[in-house]
Amino acid sequence: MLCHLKKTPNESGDRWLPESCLGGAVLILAFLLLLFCSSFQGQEGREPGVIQERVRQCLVAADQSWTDTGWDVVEGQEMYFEATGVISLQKGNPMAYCRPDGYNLQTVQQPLRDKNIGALIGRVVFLVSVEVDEETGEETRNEIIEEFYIGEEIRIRMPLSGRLFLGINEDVVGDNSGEYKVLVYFVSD
Ligand SMILES: [Ca+2]
Repeated sequence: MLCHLKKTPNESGDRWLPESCLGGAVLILAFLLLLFCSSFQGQEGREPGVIQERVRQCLVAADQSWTDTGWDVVEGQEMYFEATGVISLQKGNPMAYCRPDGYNLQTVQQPLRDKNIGALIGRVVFLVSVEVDEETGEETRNEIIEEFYIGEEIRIRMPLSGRLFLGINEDVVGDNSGEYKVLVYFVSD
């Protein structure tokens, strides 16, 4: 423990007394308590209602259109998303890097055209039916899909019941690299 040793001239010889040790200990304890409280507030205070026990971490690869979270959500359920990371929208291009809020550009080659290219987005897929062609055996999935913007952080109600996917707001993902790390929380009502 850090103590402030003070030399006392009235004492005989060279005695060094830890006069402020107790005060230092109290200060350090107070600091640790403050640190603990602020980190607790950082989890509970910033986003009230977020259920810490129901959190899932997903890695969203930039070179895949959609990543299955393995999570089925219910329409109207409020969710909280928090994303970090840097991806490249074109390997080898030193200008093509972006964070989860995307690159400051909108193109026609992206699912959400009014949002930045490369931004983190989500979709919920509700499977209505699967039809199998009797001759070819080929499956056709009839699905209802709702897509929504996430970016670096958002609190949003699910637009549909179904499987939750996360992805990159870009159509041409084959030349991308990197990944976003996303924390997904349920929010209590
Ligand atoms: Ca690309």
